[in-house]
Amino acid sequence: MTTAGLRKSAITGGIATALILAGAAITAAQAKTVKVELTAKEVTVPVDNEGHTMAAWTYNGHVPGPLIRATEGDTIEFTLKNDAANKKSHSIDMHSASADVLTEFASIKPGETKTFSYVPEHAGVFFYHCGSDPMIQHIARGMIGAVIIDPKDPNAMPKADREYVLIEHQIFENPEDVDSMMANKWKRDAFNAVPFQYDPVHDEHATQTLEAKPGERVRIYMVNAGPNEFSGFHPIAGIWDRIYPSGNPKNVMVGMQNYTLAPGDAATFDLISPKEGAYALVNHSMRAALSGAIAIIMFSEKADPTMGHGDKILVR
Ligand SMILES: [Cu+2]
Repeated sequence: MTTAGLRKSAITGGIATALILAGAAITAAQAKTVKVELTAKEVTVPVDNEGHTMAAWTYNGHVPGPLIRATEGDTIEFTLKNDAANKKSHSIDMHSASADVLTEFASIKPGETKTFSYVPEHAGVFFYHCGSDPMIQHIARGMIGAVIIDPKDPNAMPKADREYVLIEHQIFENPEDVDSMMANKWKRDAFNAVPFQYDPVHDEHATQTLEAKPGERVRIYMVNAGPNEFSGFHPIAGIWDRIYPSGNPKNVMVGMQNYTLAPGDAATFDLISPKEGAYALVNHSMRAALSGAIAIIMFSEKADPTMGHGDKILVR
């Protein structure tokens, strides 16, 4: 179903189906049921800009998993499938839900499916991840993603001109070596799974940057997936206009240079550049930044109008 079709269906009182979006905002006039289906898949994924791959554990075959988006007051009808071809048990831990860790968040075996529903109680940006044992490995191997719950009141926050999702996590040399994960011997750090994915300054193989125009309000949803490191998120050459811890419009901070996200935390960061040029969004821990946690955002009057909208909110 197209985004326009979903929006029409929601407004006319129908039930929006299969709403797993890499982006598109749905502003429904009334609460709706949002069906989300994730399938655990054990596949190889790119681990750098040159195309090297890693044996990953994923949701729907990508790291990070799909962006899940709903509006405060909606009902999320969630289904997890564990692909029959997998070897491991997997699960879901939804930070946006109040649930039962022993049943709804419990592991399922390959070939099994589980479903549960919840109504998100708070607007914001939230982490989701696999909680199966050992959790450190399921997170490090890629079972991570973001949920955005838009506020019911469309005027609760200033309108964003563009939106981007960045999910930071550490990558280990050997995905089988849980001891190295417990010892925190990670090799690379990345936004959205690939180190320097949006940074052609530090990696000549990078092919893209984030984009916006001067004067636009750029809203960045940043999730710190860990599994181990805190992240001091800073826009080099800029300043955060507003920060909303956990993305809740009631938690607002202004004029911030840096904000620390604990492992498993998330926040919404607003940025406005008065002029053309580039900012570098970094985890200001230099080991993390120089290991891949840098994303360039280019401010230009010629910015690609598709960037920061639709499926270019989580830029792959
Ligand atoms: Cu898992």
